[in-house]
Amino acid sequence: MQQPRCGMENTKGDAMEPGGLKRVAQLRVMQPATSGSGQQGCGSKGASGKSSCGSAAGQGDLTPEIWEKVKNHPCYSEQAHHHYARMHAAVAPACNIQCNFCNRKYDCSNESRPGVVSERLTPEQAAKKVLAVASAIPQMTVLGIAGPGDPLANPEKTFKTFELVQKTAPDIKLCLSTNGLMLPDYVDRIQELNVDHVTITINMIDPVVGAKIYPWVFYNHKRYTGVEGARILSERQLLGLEMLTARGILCKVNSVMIPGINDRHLVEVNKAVKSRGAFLHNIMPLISAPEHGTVFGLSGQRGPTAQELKVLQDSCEGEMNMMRHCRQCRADAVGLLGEDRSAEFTADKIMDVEVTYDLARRQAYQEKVELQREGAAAAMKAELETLAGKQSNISILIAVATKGGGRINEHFGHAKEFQVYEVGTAGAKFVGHRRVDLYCQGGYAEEDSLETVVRAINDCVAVFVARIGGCPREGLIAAGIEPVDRFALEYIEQSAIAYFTDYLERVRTGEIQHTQRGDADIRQGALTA
Ligand code: CLF
Ligand code: SF4
Repeated sequence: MQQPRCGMENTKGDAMEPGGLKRVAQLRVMQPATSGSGQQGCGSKGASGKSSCGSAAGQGDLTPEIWEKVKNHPCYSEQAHHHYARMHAAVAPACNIQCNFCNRKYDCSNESRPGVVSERLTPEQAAKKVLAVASAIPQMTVLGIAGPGDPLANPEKTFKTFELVQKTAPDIKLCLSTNGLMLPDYVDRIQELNVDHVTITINMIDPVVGAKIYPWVFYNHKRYTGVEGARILSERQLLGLEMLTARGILCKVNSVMIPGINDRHLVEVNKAVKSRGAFLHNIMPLISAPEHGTVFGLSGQRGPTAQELKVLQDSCEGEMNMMRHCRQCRADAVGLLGEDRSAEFTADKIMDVEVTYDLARRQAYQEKVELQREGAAAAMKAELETLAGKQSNISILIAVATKGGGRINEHFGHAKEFQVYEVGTAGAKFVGHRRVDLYCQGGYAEEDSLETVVRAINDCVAVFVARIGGCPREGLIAAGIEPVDRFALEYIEQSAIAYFTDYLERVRTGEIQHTQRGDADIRQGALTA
């Protein structure tokens, strides 16, 4: 139900561009965009894929060699994901296995979310698109191939794309995400092409569990079903992981958490991949709804709640770096992880555009980004000192509306997602994100959306925003969530610590009582943006 828009209030004016930096470099169109014809991408009805990754480890925690690889990779570094963007090239339509959470109408569920499909490109079109995106988004540092099927079920297209990009844009990191079935056969090729980041989706190491997830795998010209198929897949995945890490290639493992099927088992998966040298483990929620048309969606298999996911991630964290900022992005995603700019770079818009690849300008822009990161880190460190010597078992979750740059710079009504931080006396850490329906649509408040937002951040004590109107403010307060706009445009972590210090003081003086919040929903419906 639409309601008149509520009045917006804040104390610091409007939000700025992500990171305070302006978007640069518009593409120069040499011919009308409608003339693309033969160079346009295929219809977007491809299969699919998905997965995720990201470490909170910083420069001081890693060897210089690994830091160099992760520092500006938005998936491998949680810090980097506030500042740097990735793009996917959807050049790989075919797949060689079947997952029960996949509907081939959509992108591979190992590297994207159900409900969206990608525009397929030839390697030449993909290479052109990379140049176009890199020129328009200078903080785009990574090209990933993640579908829409499995990249290694389409090896020629995948490697041809990497070859072309390596020649024309050598500063861009190459990244690959695969189900792992064919990985051992291509490890040498991956190394030759300097693909430094590989993601393998590993949902089980026990074929009995695997048989509940994979009805079949197609290997060596033969279809294997049940436990036999799952065994082949698992052996090939783990062998591929060992071979890659032995060559010093950074590996991330994605796992889809499927309650009642592999949720407990993923602790064993975590140990197995750690012992084989995986750098990062990304446990993602199953997103499952009947409208996706998947086996799990149709059978009513549910995904985990936010707290179920967090408990599992926390229990694995002692074993290795956990990624918690994955957005399960589509196979043609473009932009920061929380945004999707793919519509700006469709084949019909870019194939006839002349692009000048200006490496110096990209580097200058990225130097500014680094200065921002240093500013945020210094601000957080200084704020953390105010907590020195404070002892408390209390920790709280805070939801944050942000457009990027590590700042609180999004209006409540414009947020498509909220980032969630856990704050205690040890500091603030990113623990996840929650997708929501827009509260403000076309200038009107969508009152029904407020309920979904409350359910999505129900485990948080506060929500930080750049601005918020009177109606949602009241609704949030009624739900026990404090809307906070006094930190508008400030750095997130610094503000979270400042809020927490004040929170502890209010608890100490009896002004408020600290209670554990409840659980929260992870959005299950089809996502279209
Ligand atoms: Fe793409 Fe994947 Fe490379 Fe990232 S995504 S191929 S590692 S560049 Fe990242 Fe997207 Fe999650 Fe993947 S947020 S789905 S983890
Ligand atoms: Fe679908 Fe699984 Fe193949 Fe990805 S790997 S395209 S999820 S069947």
